[in-house]
Amino acid sequence: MTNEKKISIIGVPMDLGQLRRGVDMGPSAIRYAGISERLEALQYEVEDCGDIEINKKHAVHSENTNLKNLKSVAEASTKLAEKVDNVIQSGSFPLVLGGDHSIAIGTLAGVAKHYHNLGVIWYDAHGDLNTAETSPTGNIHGMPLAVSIGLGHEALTGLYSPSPKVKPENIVIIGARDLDEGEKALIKEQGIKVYTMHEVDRLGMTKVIEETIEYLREKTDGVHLSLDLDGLDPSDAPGVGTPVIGGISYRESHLAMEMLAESGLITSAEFVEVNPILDEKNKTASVAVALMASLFGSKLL
Ligand code: 5AB
Ligand code: MN
Ligand code: MN
Ligand code: MN
Repeated sequence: MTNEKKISIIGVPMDLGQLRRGVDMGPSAIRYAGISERLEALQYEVEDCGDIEINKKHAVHSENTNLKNLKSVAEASTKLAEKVDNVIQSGSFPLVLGGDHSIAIGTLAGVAKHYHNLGVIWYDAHGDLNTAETSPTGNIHGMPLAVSIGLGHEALTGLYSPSPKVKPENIVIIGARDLDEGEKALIKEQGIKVYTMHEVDRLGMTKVIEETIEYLREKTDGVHLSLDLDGLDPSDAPGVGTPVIGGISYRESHLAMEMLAESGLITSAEFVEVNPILDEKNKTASVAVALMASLFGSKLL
Protein backbone atom coordinates (compact mmCIF):
# COMPACT_ATOMS: atom_id res chain seq x y z
CA MET A 1 0.00 0.00 0.00
CA THR A 2 1.41 3.37 -0.94
CA ASN A 3 0.50 6.53 0.89
CA GLU A 4 -1.36 9.02 -1.24
CA LYS A 5 0.38 11.98 0.32
CA LYS A 6 3.69 13.12 -1.04
CA ILE A 7 6.22 14.66 1.36
CA SER A 8 8.54 17.47 0.25
CA ILE A 9 11.64 18.00 2.37
CA ILE A 10 12.96 21.57 2.47
CA GLY A 11 16.31 22.23 4.18
CA VAL A 12 17.00 25.64 5.69
CA PRO A 13 20.67 25.98 6.70
CA MET A 14 20.02 29.11 8.76
CA ASP A 15 22.08 30.09 11.80
CA LEU A 16 21.62 33.87 11.76
CA GLY A 17 18.66 33.90 14.16
CA GLN A 18 20.97 33.23 17.10
CA LEU A 19 24.64 33.34 18.07
CA ARG A 20 25.89 29.75 18.15
CA ARG A 21 27.31 28.59 14.84
CA GLY A 22 26.68 25.06 13.63
CA VAL A 23 22.88 24.93 13.56
CA ASP A 24 23.14 25.70 9.81
CA MET A 25 24.36 22.11 9.47
CA GLY A 26 21.11 20.77 10.95
CA PRO A 27 19.53 19.82 7.60
CA SER A 28 22.65 17.83 6.58
CA ALA A 29 22.71 16.01 9.92
CA ILE A 30 19.03 15.10 9.63
CA ARG A 31 19.51 13.86 6.06
CA TYR A 32 22.56 11.88 7.19
CA ALA A 33 20.42 10.32 9.94
CA GLY A 34 18.22 8.94 7.15
CA ILE A 35 15.03 11.00 6.97
CA SER A 36 14.22 10.23 3.31
CA GLU A 37 14.81 6.50 3.73
CA ARG A 38 12.65 6.33 6.87
CA LEU A 39 9.73 8.06 5.18
CA GLU A 40 10.10 6.00 1.99
CA ALA A 41 9.99 2.87 4.13
CA LEU A 42 6.59 4.11 5.32
CA GLN A 43 5.52 4.03 1.65
CA TYR A 44 5.50 7.76 1.05
CA GLU A 45 6.69 9.39 -2.10
CA VAL A 46 9.46 11.65 -0.84
CA GLU A 47 10.93 14.59 -2.70
CA ASP A 48 14.02 16.32 -1.33
CA CYS A 49 13.86 19.92 -2.53
CA GLY A 50 17.40 20.63 -1.32
CA ASP A 51 18.26 23.71 0.71
CA ILE A 52 17.02 27.28 0.69
CA GLU A 53 19.94 29.56 -0.10
CA ILE A 54 21.06 31.71 2.82
CA ASN A 55 22.94 34.90 2.00
CA LYS A 56 25.50 35.42 4.74
CA LYS A 57 27.20 38.33 3.02
CA HIS A 58 25.31 41.17 4.67
CA ALA A 59 24.53 39.20 7.76
CA VAL A 60 26.41 41.42 10.15
CA HIS A 61 24.32 44.44 10.91
CA SER A 62 20.98 46.07 10.20
CA GLU A 63 20.38 49.73 10.91
CA ASN A 64 17.88 51.17 13.41
CA THR A 65 17.11 47.91 15.13
CA ASN A 66 18.49 45.65 17.84
CA LEU A 67 17.35 42.61 15.86
CA LYS A 68 20.43 40.70 14.79
CA ASN A 69 20.82 39.89 11.07
CA LEU A 70 17.33 41.20 10.33
CA LYS A 71 17.92 41.69 6.61
CA SER A 72 19.37 38.24 5.98
CA VAL A 73 16.70 36.51 8.08
CA ALA A 74 13.93 38.38 6.25
CA GLU A 75 15.42 37.52 2.85
CA ALA A 76 15.76 33.83 3.62
CA SER A 77 12.28 33.73 5.17
CA THR A 78 10.79 35.13 1.98
CA LYS A 79 12.48 32.45 -0.13
CA LEU A 80 11.31 29.76 2.28
CA ALA A 81 7.75 31.11 2.32
CA GLU A 82 7.60 30.93 -1.47
CA LYS A 83 8.93 27.39 -1.52
CA VAL A 84 6.49 26.21 1.16
CA ASP A 85 3.63 27.91 -0.67
CA ASN A 86 4.55 26.12 -3.92
CA VAL A 87 4.86 22.75 -2.21
CA ILE A 88 1.38 23.05 -0.66
CA GLN A 89 0.03 24.32 -3.97
CA SER A 90 1.34 21.16 -5.64
CA GLY A 91 -0.56 19.02 -3.13
CA SER A 92 2.50 17.88 -1.21
CA PHE A 93 3.21 18.02 2.56
CA PRO A 94 5.98 20.49 3.45
CA LEU A 95 8.50 19.07 5.92
CA VAL A 96 10.96 21.83 6.79
CA LEU A 97 14.33 21.09 8.40
CA GLY A 98 16.21 23.76 10.38
CA GLY A 99 18.23 25.66 10.97
CA ASP A 100 17.43 27.86 13.93
CA HIS A 101 13.82 28.62 14.84
CA SER A 102 13.75 31.99 13.03
CA ILE A 103 12.90 29.94 9.94
CA ALA A 104 9.37 29.44 11.30
CA ILE A 105 8.72 33.03 10.19
CA GLY A 106 9.10 31.93 6.57
CA THR A 107 7.38 28.58 6.97
CA LEU A 108 4.31 30.15 8.57
CA ALA A 109 4.23 32.98 6.03
CA GLY A 110 3.99 30.35 3.28
CA VAL A 111 1.60 28.01 5.06
CA ALA A 112 -0.74 30.83 6.11
CA LYS A 113 -1.60 31.57 2.48
CA HIS A 114 -3.55 28.33 2.38
CA TYR A 115 -5.54 28.43 5.62
CA HIS A 116 -7.99 30.95 7.07
CA ASN A 117 -7.78 29.41 10.51
CA LEU A 118 -4.36 27.92 10.79
CA GLY A 119 -3.58 26.12 14.04
CA VAL A 120 -0.04 25.94 15.39
CA ILE A 121 1.48 23.50 17.87
CA TRP A 122 4.69 25.02 19.25
CA TYR A 123 6.71 22.24 20.89
CA ASP A 124 9.50 24.11 22.67
CA ALA A 125 11.18 24.90 25.99
CA HIS A 126 10.70 28.56 25.03
CA GLY A 127 7.78 30.71 23.98
CA ASP A 128 9.56 32.44 21.09
CA LEU A 129 7.18 35.32 21.77
CA ASN A 130 9.68 38.15 22.12
CA THR A 131 9.65 41.42 20.23
CA ALA A 132 12.43 43.99 19.84
CA GLU A 133 11.09 45.62 23.01
CA THR A 134 11.02 42.51 25.20
CA SER A 135 13.90 40.43 23.80
CA PRO A 136 16.83 40.07 26.19
CA THR A 137 19.13 39.03 23.31
CA GLY A 138 18.00 40.54 20.00
CA ASN A 139 18.09 37.01 18.57
CA ILE A 140 15.31 36.46 16.05
CA HIS A 141 14.95 32.75 16.87
CA GLY A 142 13.30 33.95 20.10
CA MET A 143 10.63 35.88 18.15
CA PRO A 144 8.93 33.78 15.41
CA LEU A 145 5.70 33.05 17.30
CA ALA A 146 5.25 36.74 18.16
CA VAL A 147 5.87 37.58 14.49
CA SER A 148 3.22 35.06 13.40
CA ILE A 149 0.55 36.82 15.49
CA GLY A 150 1.58 40.14 14.00
CA LEU A 151 3.90 41.48 16.69
CA GLY A 152 7.40 42.58 15.81
CA HIS A 153 9.39 44.28 13.08
CA GLU A 154 7.36 45.00 9.98
CA ALA A 155 10.04 43.43 7.78
CA LEU A 156 9.09 40.13 9.44
CA THR A 157 5.37 40.41 10.23
CA GLY A 158 4.49 41.71 6.76
CA LEU A 159 6.52 39.08 4.97
CA TYR A 160 4.97 37.25 1.97
CA SER A 161 1.36 37.02 3.20
CA PRO A 162 -0.99 39.30 5.16
CA SER A 163 -0.36 39.68 8.88
CA PRO A 164 -1.24 38.07 11.23
CA LYS A 165 -0.51 34.59 9.94
CA VAL A 166 -2.06 32.93 12.99
CA LYS A 167 -4.66 33.88 15.59
CA PRO A 168 -3.44 33.68 19.20
CA GLU A 169 -6.38 31.45 20.13
CA ASN A 170 -5.27 28.91 17.50
CA ILE A 171 -1.87 28.36 19.14
CA VAL A 172 -0.86 25.66 21.64
CA ILE A 173 2.59 25.77 23.22
CA ILE A 174 3.83 22.49 24.72
CA GLY A 175 6.90 22.00 26.92
CA ALA A 176 7.54 25.60 28.00
CA ARG A 177 9.90 26.02 30.95
CA ASP A 178 11.98 29.10 30.16
CA LEU A 179 9.73 32.07 29.44
CA ASP A 180 10.92 35.68 29.63
CA GLU A 181 8.79 38.13 31.63
CA GLY A 182 7.57 39.91 28.50
CA GLU A 183 6.53 36.56 27.03
CA LYS A 184 4.57 35.62 30.14
CA ALA A 185 2.69 38.91 29.98
CA LEU A 186 1.95 38.43 26.28
CA ILE A 187 0.65 34.89 26.81
CA LYS A 188 -1.84 36.17 29.38
CA GLU A 189 -2.79 39.23 27.37
CA GLN A 190 -3.37 37.25 24.14
CA GLY A 191 -4.92 34.17 25.76
CA ILE A 192 -2.45 31.75 24.23
CA LYS A 193 -2.88 28.15 25.42
CA VAL A 194 0.28 26.83 27.08
CA TYR A 195 1.13 23.46 28.57
CA THR A 196 4.25 24.20 30.60
CA MET A 197 6.27 21.31 31.99
CA HIS A 198 4.12 21.67 35.10
CA GLU A 199 1.02 20.66 33.12
CA VAL A 200 2.92 17.97 31.18
CA ASP A 201 3.96 16.43 34.50
CA ARG A 202 0.58 16.85 36.13
CA LEU A 203 -1.68 15.74 33.32
CA GLY A 204 0.65 13.41 31.45
CA MET A 205 1.41 13.69 27.74
CA THR A 206 -1.64 11.62 26.73
CA LYS A 207 -4.03 14.16 28.21
CA VAL A 208 -2.00 17.12 26.94
CA ILE A 209 -2.22 15.89 23.35
CA GLU A 210 -5.85 14.78 23.64
CA GLU A 211 -6.79 18.25 24.86
CA THR A 212 -4.65 19.91 22.19
CA ILE A 213 -6.35 17.92 19.43
CA GLU A 214 -9.78 18.70 20.83
CA TYR A 215 -8.92 22.39 21.22
CA LEU A 216 -7.69 22.75 17.63
CA ARG A 217 -9.86 20.31 15.66
CA GLU A 218 -13.09 22.32 15.58
CA LYS A 219 -11.74 25.76 14.89
CA THR A 220 -8.84 25.20 12.49
CA ASP A 221 -8.61 24.23 8.81
CA GLY A 222 -4.97 23.13 9.03
CA VAL A 223 -2.43 22.62 11.81
CA HIS A 224 1.30 23.33 11.61
CA LEU A 225 3.67 21.52 13.99
CA SER A 226 6.76 23.54 14.87
CA LEU A 227 9.04 21.29 16.89
CA ASP A 228 12.13 22.82 18.50
CA LEU A 229 14.38 19.96 19.62
CA ASP A 230 15.09 21.89 22.83
CA GLY A 231 11.51 21.07 23.83
CA LEU A 232 12.98 17.67 24.67
CA ASP A 233 15.19 17.15 27.69
CA PRO A 234 18.88 17.79 26.93
CA SER A 235 19.68 14.22 28.01
CA ASP A 236 17.68 13.03 24.99
CA ALA A 237 18.47 15.94 22.66
CA PRO A 238 21.86 17.43 23.62
CA GLY A 239 22.63 19.00 20.24
CA VAL A 240 20.75 22.28 20.67
CA GLY A 241 21.92 25.86 21.19
CA THR A 242 19.71 26.78 24.14
CA PRO A 243 19.21 23.63 26.24
CA VAL A 244 16.96 23.79 29.32
CA ILE A 245 16.86 20.93 31.83
CA GLY A 246 13.60 19.38 32.94
CA GLY A 247 12.22 18.81 29.45
CA ILE A 248 9.95 16.39 27.62
CA SER A 249 11.36 12.88 27.30
CA TYR A 250 12.04 10.98 24.11
CA ARG A 251 9.25 8.54 25.01
CA GLU A 252 6.69 11.26 25.73
CA SER A 253 7.63 12.91 22.46
CA HIS A 254 7.07 9.69 20.54
CA LEU A 255 3.69 9.31 22.15
CA ALA A 256 2.84 12.88 21.20
CA MET A 257 3.87 12.32 17.56
CA GLU A 258 1.97 9.01 17.36
CA MET A 259 -1.18 10.61 18.70
CA LEU A 260 -0.85 13.51 16.27
CA ALA A 261 -0.40 11.00 13.43
CA GLU A 262 -3.60 9.21 14.47
CA SER A 263 -5.48 12.51 14.64
CA GLY A 264 -4.75 13.26 10.97
CA LEU A 265 -4.67 16.92 11.95
CA ILE A 266 -1.16 17.98 10.96
CA THR A 267 -0.86 19.61 7.52
CA SER A 268 2.74 20.90 7.67
CA ALA A 269 5.71 20.50 10.01
CA GLU A 270 9.18 21.74 10.82
CA PHE A 271 11.93 20.36 13.03
CA VAL A 272 14.44 22.97 14.14
CA GLU A 273 17.48 23.86 16.23
CA VAL A 274 19.48 20.65 15.61
CA ASN A 275 23.11 21.72 16.03
CA PRO A 276 25.51 18.90 15.03
CA ILE A 277 28.52 20.75 16.49
CA LEU A 278 26.97 20.57 19.95
CA ASP A 279 25.56 17.08 19.43
CA GLU A 280 26.79 13.66 20.56
CA LYS A 281 27.34 11.38 17.55
CA ASN A 282 24.35 12.84 15.69
CA LYS A 283 22.01 11.75 18.49
CA THR A 284 19.73 14.78 18.26
CA ALA A 285 19.37 14.48 14.48
CA SER A 286 18.52 10.79 14.93
CA VAL A 287 15.94 11.67 17.56
CA ALA A 288 14.45 14.20 15.14
CA VAL A 289 14.23 11.54 12.42
CA ALA A 290 12.61 9.03 14.79
CA LEU A 291 10.01 11.63 15.81
CA MET A 292 9.29 12.54 12.19
CA ALA A 293 8.77 8.86 11.40
CA SER A 294 6.23 8.64 14.24
CA LEU A 295 4.51 11.79 13.02
CA PHE A 296 4.08 10.12 9.63
CA GLY A 297 2.62 6.94 11.08
CA SER A 298 5.51 4.66 11.97
CA LYS A 299 4.33 2.08 14.51
CA LEU A 300 6.13 -0.31 16.81
CA LEU A 301 3.95 -3.26 15.78
B1 5AB B 1 14.42 29.02 20.57
C1 5AB B 1 15.42 33.76 24.74
N1 5AB B 1 14.04 33.75 25.17
O1 5AB B 1 14.61 35.44 23.26
C2 5AB B 1 15.60 34.84 23.66
O2 5AB B 1 15.51 28.10 20.75
C3 5AB B 1 15.81 32.41 24.20
O3 5AB B 1 14.01 29.04 19.17
C4 5AB B 1 15.16 32.08 22.88
O4 5AB B 1 13.26 28.53 21.30
C5 5AB B 1 15.31 30.65 22.41
O5 5AB B 1 16.75 35.07 23.24
C6 5AB B 1 14.81 30.51 21.01
C7 5AB B 1 16.31 34.07 25.91
MN1 MN C 1 13.61 26.62 22.21
MN1 MN D 1 12.19 27.74 19.54
MN1 MN E 1 17.19 26.87 20.92
